[in-house]
Amino acid sequence: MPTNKYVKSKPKLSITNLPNKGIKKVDFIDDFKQYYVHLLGRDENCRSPFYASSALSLVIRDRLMEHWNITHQTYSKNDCRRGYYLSMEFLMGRTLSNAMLNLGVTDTVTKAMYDLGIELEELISSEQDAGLGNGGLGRLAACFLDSCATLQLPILGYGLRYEYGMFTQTIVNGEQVEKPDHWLRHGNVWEIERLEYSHTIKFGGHTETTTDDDGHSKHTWIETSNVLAVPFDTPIPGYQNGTVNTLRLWKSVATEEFNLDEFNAGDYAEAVAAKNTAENITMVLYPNDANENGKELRLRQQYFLASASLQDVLAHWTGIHGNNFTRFAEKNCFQLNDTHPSIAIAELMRLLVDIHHLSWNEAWIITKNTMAYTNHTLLPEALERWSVKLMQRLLPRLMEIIFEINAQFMTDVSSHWPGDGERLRKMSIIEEGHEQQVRMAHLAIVGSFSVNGVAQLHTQLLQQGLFSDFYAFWPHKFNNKTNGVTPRRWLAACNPELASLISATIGDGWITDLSQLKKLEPYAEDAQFRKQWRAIKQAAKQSLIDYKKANHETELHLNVDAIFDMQVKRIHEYKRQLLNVLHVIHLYNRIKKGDTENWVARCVLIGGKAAPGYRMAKKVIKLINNVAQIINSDPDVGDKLALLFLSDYRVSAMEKICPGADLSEQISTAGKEASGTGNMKLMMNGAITIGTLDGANIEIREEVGEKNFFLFGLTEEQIESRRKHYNPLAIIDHDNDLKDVLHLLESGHFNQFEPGLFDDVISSIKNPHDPWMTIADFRSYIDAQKRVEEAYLDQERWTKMSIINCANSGKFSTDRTINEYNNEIWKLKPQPLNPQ
Ligand code: 26W
Repeated sequence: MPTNKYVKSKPKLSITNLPNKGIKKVDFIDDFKQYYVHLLGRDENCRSPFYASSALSLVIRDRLMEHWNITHQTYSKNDCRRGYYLSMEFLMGRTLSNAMLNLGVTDTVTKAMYDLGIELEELISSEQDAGLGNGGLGRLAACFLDSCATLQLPILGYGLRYEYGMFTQTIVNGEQVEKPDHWLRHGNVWEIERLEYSHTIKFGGHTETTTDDDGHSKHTWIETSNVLAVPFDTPIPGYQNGTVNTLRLWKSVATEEFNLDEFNAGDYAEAVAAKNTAENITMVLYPNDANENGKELRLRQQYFLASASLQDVLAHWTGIHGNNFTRFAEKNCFQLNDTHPSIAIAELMRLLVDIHHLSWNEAWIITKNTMAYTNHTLLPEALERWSVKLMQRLLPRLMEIIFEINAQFMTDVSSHWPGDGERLRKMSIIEEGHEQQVRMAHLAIVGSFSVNGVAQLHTQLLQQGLFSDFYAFWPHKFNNKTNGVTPRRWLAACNPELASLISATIGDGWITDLSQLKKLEPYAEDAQFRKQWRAIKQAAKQSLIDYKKANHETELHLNVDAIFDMQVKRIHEYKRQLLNVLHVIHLYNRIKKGDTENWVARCVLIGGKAAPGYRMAKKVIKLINNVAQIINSDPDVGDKLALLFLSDYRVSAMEKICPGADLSEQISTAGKEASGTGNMKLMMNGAITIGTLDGANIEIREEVGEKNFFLFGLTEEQIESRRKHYNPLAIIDHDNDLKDVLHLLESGHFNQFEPGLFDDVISSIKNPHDPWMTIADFRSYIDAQKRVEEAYLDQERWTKMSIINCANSGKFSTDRTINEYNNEIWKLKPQPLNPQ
């Protein structure tokens, strides 16, 4: 048959071998026009920067696409071991400027836009933040992705594509008001939908056990309500190395069959309602950074992420290896970002045993050799527990598997500690009591080969406190991985002026090897260099002021010579924003008393969101705003002191704040902040820390030396031993400054028309059972703030300290953190791209 022959011999056209997209200025201009005019249908009369920003993003995305494909092919060709970062949160922020930096085209694009009469900065700042996270944990996941791509590690991020991200915060009458963040309303040019890789996720129903001819029992999970998980991929470029990794976010969609059943039964309304239940799963990010008290939807989200991601990895595996899982653990590794995705441990067992017919033991060996768990908090209220009843209803097969895992675990524990019933009770994955609960942290530890904390002190406290029984049982599983931040976003991109000075002085090797910043240290002694450094900091402070003014956030006259004193993070009692406010009130009292000799002007900026249901945190926001109003309008104060609440703190806000910070407030009760990462961003930009010996502050102080860190407060050990006989009233009685501060607060000076408003806040710190022991650290904090002022009075000395802080921030790059994860846990080989 001649036609067949002809078809066979027809050369296959490659549709992926495209001509390279140019990176010359003209190429950007041509492509930009193409998208702006032809795709988006706009012209020069269009007023909104949104479309120009979208067009430019598409131009940049094109340049990532080719490399994305090559990266993918390289991983496949090399059949390399791969890692998966499972996280309920990825706080990515904006993408455009980061993508341009990592592609190395920022300067060229700036010029191209200039030629078109467009200001690049306007396009960059018109991009919405992808706010798919609460705070530290979510942003850490985003920094990790940047470092993995920069280190050319084959890592895929798996998360949820929430329709609504972290709420936007507005302040009305001093109070937080939440507005939904419908960030996808105008589309998202960075994501690619990949319907062809969808998976079905089961909920509800019941299980059946049957025995096959060989006497093996077989478990089936039937009569379930199914939901479709559809992946959306975002490219994650490494820093100027060609690698483009993937962040894959799942969206929940109603399945066809799900609707059909209902339609056939003639119940249209039920069908539509069921569709909603399915599509609700990825509707909204829970805006709580502590606990979510057994909300069913939250458990649905967790299982949806775990099941979709594991099915995805297994589908890829069986596509190549069929049903042979012997080398699966050798080739795959999952990092669980806190316990949130830890149901993955039971789900992997289910998929291997029920679907792929491995024996329980084979599956268990694979599971505990592929899962690794990171803990991010010691706060008891943040430890996840799910009621057994809820799990039995929503995920019946998973609950059976968890019981089975626990039964075997309990056997192991009792043979290690025979007759120790108390130990069994404490370690069990199932907490007994009025209602049985699944302790997700225990499941995570039992099912993983690695358990890590996120700073030295935190890991030590996990080992000696919260998880001490597990540490005694499996000491080899435990390890520390001190957090970091990506220096690309948090220095190179957000502070280009400082970055240029650094590069001009020591070269630009620091961008991918942050330890090189150490070479800056000798320049702290160079008066000329200090002058340049100071000028850059001063300009950054001025642009922060200008930015706030332009956004109508303040009408206040802010003094650019004042100390810019920043505390930006979630509002939480353990982070002690209240201690900061007590200090501000103390300064106000000093001004009112005329105690202003050698006064150092100060501008205190506090920003952060409170969980919508966290009453006390919301009161703290109100207090900050009320105190600000009184102080800022008092003519006696003038520009000696200002207090400002920064509303809607988020990733892009931090990018503006970092360069202009002088002082970084890291003042949590010792032992409560697992690590902190804002502390690292501020340090990297030359802010000096005033802080307690908590989280990574301890390691920051180790790096910069005690002279370059304002230390105060009780240590974790002192906190715990004082707790028993803590007597805040006696402390107040012996401290006149503190007495004055509390007196002013209690007099209603800051709530003249709202009597009693702050009573609960005040009594919380006067309570001998105050878990955060704010009053205990007051004196030492005030004294440390005094040392801050003395240091600031001597601008040469302050600048030296600032340079030394930046120079010693090398340890806090996520490149270092990720290298440690990789060398000690993941063991992935870097994958340089094959020359094409
Ligand atoms: C809704 C349940 C929930 C519970 C806990 C959501 C989020 C959490 C996280 C533990 C909150 C969090 O972001 N923790 C922070 O993680 C950072 C990265 O490791 C650390 O630097 C912070 O100290 C820690 O508070």
